Amino acid sequence: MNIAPGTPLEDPGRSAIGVAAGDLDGDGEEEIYVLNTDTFLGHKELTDRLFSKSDGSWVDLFSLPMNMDEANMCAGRSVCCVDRTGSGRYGFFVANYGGMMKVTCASYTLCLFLAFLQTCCV
Ligand SMILES: [Ca+2]
Repeated sequence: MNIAPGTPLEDPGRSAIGVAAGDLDGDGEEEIYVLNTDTFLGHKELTDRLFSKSDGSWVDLFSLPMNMDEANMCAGRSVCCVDRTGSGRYGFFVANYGGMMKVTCASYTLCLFLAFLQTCCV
């Protein structure tokens, strides 16, 4: 079911299996993480999306050159927004299948967790 027809969040070329929202950068506006899938496990071809509202328009932060290396390229199963340290700073945690779990932080720096099923994605 497409619930975003005609909006900037519509993404007809990708298949979403999860979504989470949270204020990643503390500006009072929630960012939206869309977990996309194109394979059952391991490396995938299309990235997830991380939408942020900027000047009234949605921007996919993972499509920006400075963040492209941070995009999740592994088959995910779920995503949530979490304050890992209790400091009020949130990140998005992605549970992957066939690769490491990942956290996208406010600095958009990818943090790798020790918990993983297999290593096929970096
Ligand atoms: Ca924000």
